[in-house]
Amino acid sequence: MSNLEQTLSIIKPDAVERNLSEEIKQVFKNNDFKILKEKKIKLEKHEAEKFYQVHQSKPFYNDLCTYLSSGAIVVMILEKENAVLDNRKLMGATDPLKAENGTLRKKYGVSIDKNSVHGSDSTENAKIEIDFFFKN
Ligand code: IDP
Ligand code: MG
Repeated sequence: MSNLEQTLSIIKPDAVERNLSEEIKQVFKNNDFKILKEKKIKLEKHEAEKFYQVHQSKPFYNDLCTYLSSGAIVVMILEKENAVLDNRKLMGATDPLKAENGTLRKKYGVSIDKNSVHGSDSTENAKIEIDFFFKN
């Protein structure tokens, strides 16, 4: 049965700053993701805090929001069958040291905080995150 989904992907500052955006977008395309919309932006700290509010009780929350707002990011709506789960698989584990071979975080991630990409973790959060960046 067909299950066409959309998910939100972010190329994080560490990857944008190393000029990896085009290469990472090509990996998505090679894995059958369609990039429906994309934009390169820089968040204010308070916007990063809103985006990551689910993590506000975590010890790394402040550093995480400082980091996400530290430089340009590329945000994209990706579409394919089972996009949410397939993007999480393509990204690999949160910690690049634990990410499987062939995943984006294994290949490009520098550390658990500078792990190069974000992807929605559920279809519900995908809708919320897509609206966060792309609702007019
Ligand atoms: P995810 O990005 O794989 O969904 P989450 O648990 O949602 O991982 O955490 C959001 C982001 O917070 C991660 O991508 C990572 O950059 C950062 N993060 C998660 N756990 C830690 C930690 O233990 N130390 C520092 N940063 C962390
Ligand atoms: Mg997450």
